[in-house]
Amino acid sequence: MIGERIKRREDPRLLTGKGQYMADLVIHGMLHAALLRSPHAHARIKRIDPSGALKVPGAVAVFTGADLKQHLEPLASWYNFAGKQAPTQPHDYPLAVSKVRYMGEPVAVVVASDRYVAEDAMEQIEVEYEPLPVVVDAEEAMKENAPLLFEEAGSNIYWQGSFQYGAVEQAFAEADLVVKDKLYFHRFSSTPMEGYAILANYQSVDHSITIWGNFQSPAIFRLRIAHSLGIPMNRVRLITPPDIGGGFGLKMPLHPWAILVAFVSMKVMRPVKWVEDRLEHQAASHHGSEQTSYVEFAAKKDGTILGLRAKIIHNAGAYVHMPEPLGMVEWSHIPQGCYRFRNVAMECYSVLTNKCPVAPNRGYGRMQHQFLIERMMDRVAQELKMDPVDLRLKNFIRPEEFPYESTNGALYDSGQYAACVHKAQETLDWERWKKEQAKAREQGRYIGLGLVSIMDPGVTNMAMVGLFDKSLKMSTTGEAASLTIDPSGTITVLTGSWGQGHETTCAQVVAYEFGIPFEDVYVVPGIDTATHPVAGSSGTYASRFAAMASGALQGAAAELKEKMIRIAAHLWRTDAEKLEFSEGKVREKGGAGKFMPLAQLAALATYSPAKLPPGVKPGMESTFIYNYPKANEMDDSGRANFAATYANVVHAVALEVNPHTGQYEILKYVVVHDAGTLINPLIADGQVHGAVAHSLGAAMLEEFIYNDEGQLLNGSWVDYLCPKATDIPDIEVEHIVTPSPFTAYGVKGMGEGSGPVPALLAQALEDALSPLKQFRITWSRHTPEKVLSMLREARAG
Ligand code: MCN
Repeated sequence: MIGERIKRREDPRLLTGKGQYMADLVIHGMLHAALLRSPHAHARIKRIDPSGALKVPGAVAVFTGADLKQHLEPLASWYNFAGKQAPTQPHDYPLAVSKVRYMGEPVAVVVASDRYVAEDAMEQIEVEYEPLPVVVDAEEAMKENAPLLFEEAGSNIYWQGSFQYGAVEQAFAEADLVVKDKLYFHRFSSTPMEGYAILANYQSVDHSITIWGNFQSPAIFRLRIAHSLGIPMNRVRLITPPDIGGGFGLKMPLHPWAILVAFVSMKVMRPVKWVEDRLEHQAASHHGSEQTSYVEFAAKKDGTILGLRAKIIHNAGAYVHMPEPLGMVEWSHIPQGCYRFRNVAMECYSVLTNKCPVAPNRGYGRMQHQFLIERMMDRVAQELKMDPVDLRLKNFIRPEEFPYESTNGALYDSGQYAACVHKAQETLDWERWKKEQAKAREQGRYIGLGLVSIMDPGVTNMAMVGLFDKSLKMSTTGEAASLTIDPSGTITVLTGSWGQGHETTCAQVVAYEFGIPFEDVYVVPGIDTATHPVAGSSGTYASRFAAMASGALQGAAAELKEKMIRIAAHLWRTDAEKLEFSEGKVREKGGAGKFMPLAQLAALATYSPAKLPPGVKPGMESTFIYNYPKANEMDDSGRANFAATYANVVHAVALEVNPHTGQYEILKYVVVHDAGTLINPLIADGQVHGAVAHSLGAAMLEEFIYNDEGQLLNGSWVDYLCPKATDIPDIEVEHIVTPSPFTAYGVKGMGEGSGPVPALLAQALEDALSPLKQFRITWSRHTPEKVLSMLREARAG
């Protein structure tokens, strides 16, 4: 079962229109909400008059920021939750209070009999704004005279921190070569089929609330939602429906709108639903992180990299929603990428600006760091006139060095980086393309080759929060699962299931453990905090689910198998050591003799507890919380194993630039992925395809463009370009399997291997245009306009 290319169980319902999304949920007496949003990026709210809205037939109530401030606690952050104030902690509510700080920020919520009425009523609300100076650029926002988003804080720098590992000064002093660059990683987002959506139903009789939402991590934020609403945590029930319409990280954070809709339901004492529309999603949900970096790499003449020094400035947008500002310390998973150097200094700034807040977005924070490292590797290769692939091979951590403790304590579990590179070159047919390139150049055509190698770390060790506050001592990576064997012998699995194939892969693991048919295992779709077991960090994000859930499933299965063996030993008056569990039954070791199938044992434990041995509890159910065995707390020097698994991914490309238009065509695209043991290689291939499409979209097309007044200029799909199927080339995927020595079955996480595409295309474009000029591409989105301007610059030169 483990390693089988089984088709996803989820697909038939999705492909036949039977998926159950948030918009499909209806409950009796439900009202609908619409949000009035600010047209200004920064303005004082001088007056709000909602009276007109309430005159619209069907409108039920209107609430503003002032109402929220009166009744709710501000949104939790890592800081105020630990009972402290952050350096510049904004008091943040789901609706703007007295000021708006980004275009699209909600200022009022209307509830009405249906969404159309709610939208009509919304238009009758009068708001008087006094526009304020705007700052959209993070470096401008750091300056002393910059407009302040939170005047009381006295600065727009939400958080800053410096980290040093190894002997950085010495490395730079001993270097033959120091290369420096300013790099810019642009702002884009993901495009789930369904945006964020919430349905809240408050019950005054017992002061409890049920909130349905397409949450990626209900377990983490339940505590924070309860805190804001002032409802005890055990009376806050969060339910994620079977199909969330894609999450890609964006549905992971503490979304203020869940608290807002819950608050409204409490006030109107009716169920209330709000579904984010596409324009709201684009402008004002959350965006991926935008980063400017000043980087230096130190190297020896022979290409040995000695160290990295970087100042990174993270444009956080107008508010910091948990898990932010984690995005800017995500480099801690992979401080030096795939390479062996041990001297790393990072100076980090999380800066507030009048843009949409940022949040996790597939490759959260790591994509930016991968871009930084891979671009600088290319820069060193250029300076030393070395082949960029050879430079990488020279600096890789070697297979015999694993497990490899990085300079900051990140414990890389296993890998064969050079083997992945060779496989990628072989699959791309590198040598043939080199010849093609030479021939093309003679004809005035520009073919470029690129190859980059990155880490795709899986699982966040929450120890990371220690990087922005040492007193926050966490070490959870946990995932939970519960298994019930019923008297008919089928097994029910309760764990999270969010649409990355979890219903299929969890069933594979359980079928494997018990040696029963895959069809006999049912994984309940979705997650409900009232019925499902959860751990401190449960959820689907940071490519964590497979590695952690398989540990929880294996643990729960082991407990049940041991219980069945004890019961059989008791009934047969024999030693448990003489028995084993195999192929769905307890039997005498060696396979001969007596056996008892799991259905019979489950029936016995359910209906005949008097037959059980002393100390064995009735029923055949087990819940197991698995925490990664190597997840430690951060020490005082800022070291910890900040992730759990460290997959390796190599992307290689051949492309051709059209010298007249600046457009480029991808001629061949190859990915070699090493995620350890694969539970389902078919799903793993799909994850790679998805990750590449996501990242190619970002590297070629997608970017949120703001003007100086903080107006988002491309908030619709007419001008914010998402790739279509026809924009994505064929992607050839190969796997190398280097199991993790530390996880169940050797599985590593793998859902985010998209990181390298911006760096990959930059390298290939530089290579293509190298006969004209040796370019240094320092930006992450490569549009035809930019390529054309490079061509013009080269010709003018
Ligand atoms: N898998 C496997 N063998 C492995 C590793 C993974 O068969 N060695 C399978 C898993 O069982 C799972 C899938 O591949 O079905 C992804 O596994 P994993 O790496 O554990 O990642 P998660 O399940 O935690 O998914 C999160 C990851 C992330 S972080 C983003 S962002 C992303 C992604 O998955 N969002 C997605 N892929 C997505 N795919 C879909 N369809 N929708 C999203 O929102």
